[in-house]
Amino acid sequence: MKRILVTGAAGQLGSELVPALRGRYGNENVVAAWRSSPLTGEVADTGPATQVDVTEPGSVDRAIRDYGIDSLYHLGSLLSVAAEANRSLSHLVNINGLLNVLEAASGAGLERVVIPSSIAAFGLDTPHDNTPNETLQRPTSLYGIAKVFGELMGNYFFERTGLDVRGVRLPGVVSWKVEPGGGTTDYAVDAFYGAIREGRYTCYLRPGTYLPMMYVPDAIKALIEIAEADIANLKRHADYNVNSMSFEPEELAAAIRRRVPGFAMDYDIDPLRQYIADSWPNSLDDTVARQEWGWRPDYGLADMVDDMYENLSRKLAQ
Ligand code: AKB
Repeated sequence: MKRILVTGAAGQLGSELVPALRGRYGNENVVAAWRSSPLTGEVADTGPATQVDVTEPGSVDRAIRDYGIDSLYHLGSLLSVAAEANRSLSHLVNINGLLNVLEAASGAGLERVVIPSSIAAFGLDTPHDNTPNETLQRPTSLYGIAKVFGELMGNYFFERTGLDVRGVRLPGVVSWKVEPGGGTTDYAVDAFYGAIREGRYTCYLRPGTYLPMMYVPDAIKALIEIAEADIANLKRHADYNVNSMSFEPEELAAAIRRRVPGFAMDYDIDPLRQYIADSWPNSLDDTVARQEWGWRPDYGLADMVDDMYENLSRKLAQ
């Protein structure tokens, strides 16, 4: 991996993955790709950036050719709620876009492609506690259906074309640099903004809604470690469970209260987001990732809350 293209570089994950990759591979060697609005801030200032529209066949090929790319992280996607709000755009981006990326990568003979999957790849029929890596997957959200498509296409391209496609099933990601948008798990980030700005937050998920969650440094670590893992140790391709913590809204509120005494969480349930959350696991069994490539998260709930609180307070005070 010497010249890396990252799609979705402006997003919640991309804005943290690009600087981490630039730190490892050199600023000039990590190309940040944006789709609709040019990048700003750290990602724009520290290295090359280009427009790539994954829904347009040829756009990814051009970027690969122009920048001499040998590896690619494909992060550009519409998250669960955004996908339900616009089914045809979600199909274009999450299904056609993914296929365009794989075809371009395979056609150009790239060394490696990393495509994150998600807890959304599971469904109501999946065992919800300690969900195994290998289990029944019958997602009911469009986003989840696209994630299963991505996992299966990763296997297909590996077997049929030799393209080395890798990926992890990420939990909901908690981060402070860029606000997430269009996801079901976003409440866990929004709650910090509410706590710091107003000392209160109205949650759109019911108390008791457990979901697997991960602090962003662990998500970035998982994406880099799976990309760099020795292929001789990998028995799977694009579908490794990675777990770090699970909580429900009341537990998050209690943990935030340690830093914001008096923080109040009340509830106004959004039926769509509750329906999606109810179909996702409570926690993941990530034994396979631990055994095959040494996965181990660094953050639990208390450490995550402390770090989020410090960083977000500093950012909002500027
Ligand atoms: C979402 O909520 O849609 C995402 C995810 C769990 O993949 N954060």
